[in-house]
Amino acid sequence: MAEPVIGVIMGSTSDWETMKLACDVLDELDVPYEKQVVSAHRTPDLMFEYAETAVTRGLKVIIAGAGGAAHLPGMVAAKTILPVVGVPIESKSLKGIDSLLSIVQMPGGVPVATVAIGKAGATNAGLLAAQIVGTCDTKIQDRLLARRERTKAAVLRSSEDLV
Ligand code: RP5
Repeated sequence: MAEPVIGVIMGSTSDWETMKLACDVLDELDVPYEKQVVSAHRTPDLMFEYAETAVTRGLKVIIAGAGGAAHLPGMVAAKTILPVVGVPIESKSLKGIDSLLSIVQMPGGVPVATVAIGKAGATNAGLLAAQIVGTCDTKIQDRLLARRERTKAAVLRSSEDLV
């Protein structure tokens, strides 16, 4: 197995249903990744250790999903110079607006690339991370292009369902 270049972390196992979509994309594109539950509030020391060791462990991008008071992506971004993609999990009470605002409103100087709330966001997080790694790997770029072609073909075929 190739060493992981993308770290997929999430605040809780309850986020997995969403974050799995990011991992599905990485599986499809054959981009090696690791996945782990790391909570900003319940395991803060682990969060710092994860972020501080990410570069030396060979990661190139971190995808971090969290819901509610979603501090994980921003705090990880504060402790690493790797690009961090934040996925706002769709919370039950506020439909993920809380997660989105928590993740997207970073102070100038510490960026988090925030994607859409929920499953579409998780899918795009996987694609964005692959695109970042793909800037230095033409094989990944080729697979991304092939995926775009498959998406286009599926949309063109879908017109046949309009009966
Ligand atoms: C956040 O709290 C997690 O990212 C999750 O979205 C939310 C709720 O966690 P659980 O109570 O379901 O474990 O830290």
